[in-house]
Amino acid sequence: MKFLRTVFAITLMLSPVFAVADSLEIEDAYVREPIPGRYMSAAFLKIENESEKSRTLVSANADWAGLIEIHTHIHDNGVMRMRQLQELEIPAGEIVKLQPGGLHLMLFKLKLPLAKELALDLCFKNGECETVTAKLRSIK
Ligand SMILES: [Cu+2]
Repeated sequence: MKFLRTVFAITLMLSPVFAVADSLEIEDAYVREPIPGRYMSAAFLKIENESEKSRTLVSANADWAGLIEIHTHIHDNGVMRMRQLQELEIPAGEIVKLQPGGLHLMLFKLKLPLAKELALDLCFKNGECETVTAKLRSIK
């Protein structure tokens, strides 16, 4: 009985930590298959923040890409340009979509050929990182 009570107490102590880690849902992560001969591409995904606290994506890393940057598209005198963001806020209760024509993870120095499923680490300002599996998807 004493053992059970101890376990319960530890669970209670740990649960807020798990709640924070579980509050982000990352869905539909995919990497666009690079054009043959090119070593850069983009990754897309949806991040849903189910918590009451804003979260901020600060970096992404993968062993199959030499460099990953957070990018957005801006309209500049009728021309679409990409711009690097140092961080990307995921407001509480909202879904941020990284999708073609908008926000994306820019992938540089790809180590080709890429596997069909790619582990991608997303790191947040609070020091937490989450690993998601991104599927390699052809452009067609
Ligand atoms: Cu870009």
